[in-house]
Amino acid sequence: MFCYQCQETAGGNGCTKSGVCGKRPEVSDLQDLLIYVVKGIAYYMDQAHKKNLKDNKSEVFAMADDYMVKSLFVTLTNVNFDQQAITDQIKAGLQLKETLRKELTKAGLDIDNAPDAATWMPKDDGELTSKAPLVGILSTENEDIRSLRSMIIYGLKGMAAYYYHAKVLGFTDEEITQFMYKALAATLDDSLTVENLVALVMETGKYGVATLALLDKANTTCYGSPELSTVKTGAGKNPGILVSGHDLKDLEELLIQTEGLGIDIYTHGEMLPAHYYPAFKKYPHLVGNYGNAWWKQTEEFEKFNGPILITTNCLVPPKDSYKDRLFTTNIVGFEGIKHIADRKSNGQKDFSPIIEMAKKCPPPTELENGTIVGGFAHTQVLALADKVVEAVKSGAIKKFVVMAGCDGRMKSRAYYTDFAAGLPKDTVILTAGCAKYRYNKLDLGDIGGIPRVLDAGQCNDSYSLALIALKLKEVFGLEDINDLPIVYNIAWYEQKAVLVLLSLLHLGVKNIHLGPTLPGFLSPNVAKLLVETFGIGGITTA
Ligand code: FSO
Ligand code: SF4
Repeated sequence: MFCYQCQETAGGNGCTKSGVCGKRPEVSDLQDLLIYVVKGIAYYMDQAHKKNLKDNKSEVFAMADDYMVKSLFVTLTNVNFDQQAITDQIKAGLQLKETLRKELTKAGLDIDNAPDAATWMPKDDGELTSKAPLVGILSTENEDIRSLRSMIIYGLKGMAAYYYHAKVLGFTDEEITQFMYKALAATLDDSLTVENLVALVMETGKYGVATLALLDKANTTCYGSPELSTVKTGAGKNPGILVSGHDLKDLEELLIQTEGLGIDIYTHGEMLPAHYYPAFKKYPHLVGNYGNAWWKQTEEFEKFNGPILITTNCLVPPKDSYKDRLFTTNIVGFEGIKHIADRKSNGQKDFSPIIEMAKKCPPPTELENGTIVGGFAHTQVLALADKVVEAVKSGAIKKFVVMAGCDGRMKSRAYYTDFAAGLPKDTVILTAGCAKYRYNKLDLGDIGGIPRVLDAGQCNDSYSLALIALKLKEVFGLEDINDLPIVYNIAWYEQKAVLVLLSLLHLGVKNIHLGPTLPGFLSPNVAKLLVETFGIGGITTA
């Protein structure tokens, strides 16, 4: 295996024996093969678009969209560790690829020059598994091309995750999926130069902004605009169900199915921002948030005592002490863990196995008893715009520090707590994503009623931070987004953060600090390019 897609990659270079995340080598190789199959499908979809060969009545094209988005998301860090699930997904893709090939050759596509990823078809399972180790990252020899291809693929994985959430809520955009096909197919094209691939990296950022905007529209249309909220962190006396990950629709359906049953629902990790939406405030049994960022789950799930639903990343290989209480859904998977099936068209998911288990479980053991304040997505911040602008003009706020991104296990991430705590009192932190757990329980006070930590929500809500910056630029009549009193100190972990970074670069943001370490997938030349063109830097001491 070779994987270097996340910040915790072994030695900062690549996991080669097994994943630091717990991913086994067989699963890693199969994930590479799955990406290879997706690239083959993307080749056909890109050609069909360019040569206008799509028959809109044919269902296979809609199936391809669905397949591509799910497959990319499946391979994101901490999503799916289940060998059988990945194998099944590969086999489904091979069938889809074959249908596409037949349909498009009938429509006139000449596949003589098609890449191996498009035409490869194993005769049996043996041929399938023997292919897996041959198609990974290292199959690209030139390290700069490999680095740029990786950056594009990881950006697309992040894009797929965000797109998936929008799609679940009924929001899609053909321009985005078409770009994804184009970019995936481009990673198969050996004629593309470093310059061509750099341009594609930047275009990935452009579509990153579009995807984040689509998801923002989906979330706010379905659940209202996040508003200033105080969330409890204690535990009650009823049995509970803990919901982790990013999928708001799963939480909504579970809340509906548990109304009046005497079961309390708690959010975990990235589900915390659900409390900020008006639509979720109407459920009195959504009682609070339990625990911290994803990597503490092995300790905290043990103490929760009731069932736990993992709707998306980040799943950590579970301990025996709670694995019977763990349920996955959507694209998440782990061998031996119960899985809640997808909803049938227009229906809800059936959460009854979780609900029945909850009824028999003792209430959660309390970990703490405080509150977290959040809900500062763009609408809420812009509602306070006059106050914010006044505070900047009067000098009460000297600087905003964007500290969005991910949390992780590395000890060096204590830097972010020290950094937040040590910032001068006339600074305000703008955040989103699970990075906030490093400082969202510190008492950092407020500036004239404006809290010093403004949490926009999940990493999925990073778009809010961009909108706030663009709005401030307009209000202050500035030409350049970099003239704002905003600095960026971003913590990254997985591939959604790669897309957020590319989106910020597309918006013209310069001098971003990225930590706790720079990505292992940057070759020295590509790293140099990022430093010279965008002023990207690492972190030092708080
Ligand atoms: Fe965190 Fe995990 Fe939201 Fe990521 S829970 S690390 S960027 O998957 O998704 O912020
Ligand atoms: Fe290693 Fe990260 Fe890949 Fe897991 S996702 S195998 S930790 S690089």
